[in-house]
Amino acid sequence: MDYGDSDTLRAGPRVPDLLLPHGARGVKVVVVGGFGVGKTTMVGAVSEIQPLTTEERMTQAGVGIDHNPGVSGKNTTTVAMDFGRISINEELILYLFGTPGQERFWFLWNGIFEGALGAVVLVDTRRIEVCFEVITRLEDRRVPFVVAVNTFPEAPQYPLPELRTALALSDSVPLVTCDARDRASCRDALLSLMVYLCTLAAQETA
Ligand SMILES: Nc1nc2c(ncn2[C@@H]2O[C@H](COP(=O)(O)OP(=O)(O)OP(=O)(O)O)[C@@H](O)[C@H]2O)c(=O)[nH]1
Ligand SMILES: [Mg+2]
Repeated sequence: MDYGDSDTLRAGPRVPDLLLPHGARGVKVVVVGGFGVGKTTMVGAVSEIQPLTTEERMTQAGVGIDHNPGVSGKNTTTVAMDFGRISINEELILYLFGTPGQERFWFLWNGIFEGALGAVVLVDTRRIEVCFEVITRLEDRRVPFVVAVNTFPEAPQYPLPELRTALALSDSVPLVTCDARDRASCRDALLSLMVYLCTLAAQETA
């Protein structure tokens, strides 16, 4: 699909992008995680439509209010949400919602998670601790999730079993690695969530 170069198109998806093709099923999935772990990057990389972003410049006004240790060189932040779409096949379309990472915007999660079938928790191994609260909140909401470690080149790499222990994840929760800038890699992370959701559904009906 050609989106041209106009500002209107760059501003986000068009109405036809939101409609489900005949016979297809739409599933809402949330990409969540701490500040600067790559949520907006992931939604943008994997989306087949022009993604909606709500990035704002971070300024001196946030100093002393926002607590974002360990992230340097980042000039913008999500202030509401990201939105994109990916067709897994002709029958299954994922509507992707990225949450804002800064804690002062977390109150928006209530709306963003409404009707969501599952979530991908993105993790940066340089700041694992930021996702503890995220995972606790998902467990409280009973939202099924997979954890995807975003492999920033500068970040230390740990064996996945070690990370599973550090994150106190049960064996049943899928833990994968991904590169948030790479479409195929993000698609694989989303597919692992879909497979997990199918497994949970099968267990419920057994
Ligand atoms: N090297 C590398 N850089 C990445 C990767 N993912 C994201 N980035 C960069 O890391 C920065 C943060 O990415 P964002 O996608 O804005 O992170 P976010 O989680 O949406 O941030 P907030 O919405 O502010 O919480 C950006 O400068 C990205 O270009 C990655 O996998 N590798
Ligand atoms: Mg973002």
